[in-house]
Amino acid sequence: MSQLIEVKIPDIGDFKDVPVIELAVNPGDRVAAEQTLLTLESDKATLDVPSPSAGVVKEIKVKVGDTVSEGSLVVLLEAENVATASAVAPAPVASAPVAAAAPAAPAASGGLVEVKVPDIGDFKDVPIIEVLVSVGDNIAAETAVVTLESDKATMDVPAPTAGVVKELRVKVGDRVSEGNVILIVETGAAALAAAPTQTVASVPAPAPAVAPAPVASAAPVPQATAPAGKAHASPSVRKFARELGVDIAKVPGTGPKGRIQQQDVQNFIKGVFAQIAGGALPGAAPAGGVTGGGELNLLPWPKVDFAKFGPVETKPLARIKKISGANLARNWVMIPHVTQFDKADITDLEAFRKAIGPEAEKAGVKVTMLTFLVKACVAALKKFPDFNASLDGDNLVYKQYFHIGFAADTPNGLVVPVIRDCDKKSVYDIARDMAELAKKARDGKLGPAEMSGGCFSISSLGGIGGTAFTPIVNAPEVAILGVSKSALEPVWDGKAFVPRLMLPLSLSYDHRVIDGAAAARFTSFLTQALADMRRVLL
Ligand code: CAO
Repeated sequence: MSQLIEVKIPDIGDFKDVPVIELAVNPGDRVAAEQTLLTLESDKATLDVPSPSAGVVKEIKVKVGDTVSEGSLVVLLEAENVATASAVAPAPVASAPVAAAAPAAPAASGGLVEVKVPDIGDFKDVPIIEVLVSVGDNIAAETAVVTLESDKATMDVPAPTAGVVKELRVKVGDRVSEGNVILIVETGAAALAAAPTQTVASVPAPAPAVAPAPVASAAPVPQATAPAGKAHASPSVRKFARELGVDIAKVPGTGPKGRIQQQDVQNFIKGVFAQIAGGALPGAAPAGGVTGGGELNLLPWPKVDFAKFGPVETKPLARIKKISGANLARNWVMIPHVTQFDKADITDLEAFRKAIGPEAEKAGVKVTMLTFLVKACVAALKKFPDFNASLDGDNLVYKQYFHIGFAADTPNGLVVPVIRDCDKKSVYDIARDMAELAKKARDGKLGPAEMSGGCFSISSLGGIGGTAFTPIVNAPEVAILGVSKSALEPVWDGKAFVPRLMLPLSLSYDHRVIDGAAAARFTSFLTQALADMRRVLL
């Protein structure tokens, strides 16, 4: 059921006649519940006005520069799935300096919840580089409250629950470890009543100690160079930039008082793409795009009102998908990929795997083909060190350790846990590590340390099906091995066709670092190693 509702400025405390500094939507846009519609800025506070419901923007009643107060009509929204007839006044989401902004509703029957640093793996004494909420802020569950940055990863700590921030126990520059209290949130009826309305399916509420999602999906993002000071941007723009892996400190702001707007972040990205196409970025792919460099001249993303063609349901993308999507898109655009296909005869290896099954079971592990693949890849990486390297400007960094990542399918999306020191581990050790990490991944309990430091990744779809695919290189690694389902095939042995169990391999590689001949040698070596694992001992 859709219904036209009036979106009005909510209670914004003592503020009156506050200028609209940014419109984040246009008429005709489809918006999700809580998506920012417009931003207000007084001399003391910045406020995003979110949409109270999913729907389509019918009319915008204000323009940049207009001033508004509580109750001003700003947008007409054709809302979907509205339960009541009354228009819902939106509450401001987290706002930048809010010293004098809307006072939090007192929590009549609310409880105080300590928000602590969750399990962050091996990291200790990690500096806080950003505090994203202020006392009095009304926050939704999963709102990022602080950003931590170690030398390996940048991570947001999300609030485990909706409520009002009562007390901040940390500041930028403080160092924290697992269990340290960051802030106190007041939850409960009154606090929740003031929280933003949710009318679409929301992300499942996390358990109290939510592992922070690293900004990188699979490996730490080589970023977070932002100085400790806050960039002048609204929370939604900061979030937008973070999701795209953009260091907001580098984005020039064109809004009033140099404020960074969503359009500025988009323009920044377009500029980076244009430089890549022109070959101007160090380590970037050379020019050669369809336009001959300069600009990619991409068409705008098609905007379709899907509801015109039949019933639809809109759900927010899972957090992991948003983060990994931004990383995959960057890797796909920036890395010239080539995929080399090959097949390994694993008849004998599979017989061996089955033979050791009972013994492995006694040892409490299950050895799958993937375990042997990890061992075979380590041998191949030792023989071809270019595959165990990363680009750093004009240099190649050769790693002398062998940490192998494996793509794991989880209900919330793809993650890549890393098994450390695979060269020093037995097949059973690797099988044990893999089972533990895969379980943690599925339970959403992987820490950033368990997803960082990989040298090479394996993406196995062999347990599911398929004959070949083209995996995306997991930067800053330079190659990834895709594995498909093994099948019995007739193979000519010189005298007759014999049935052999063949395993399809798809090696995608960064062609800036690896030549086609090297890739063919790598997969040939792998197929020989898998055909006779004694080769990995050589
Ligand atoms: N060919 C045929 N059968 C295979 C196989 C292959 N290449 N690989 C695994 N299998 C079999 C296993 O032997 C097992 O069968 P049994 O139970 O009869 O022994 C079954 O398939 C299931 O294996 P598994 O998935 O439990 O174990 P795994 O070690 O192969 O994989 C893991 C572990 C975590 C990688 C996997 O569960 C997973 O998440 N795969 C998806 C990865 C993914 O999404 N990649 C895509 C990334 S690109 O978008």
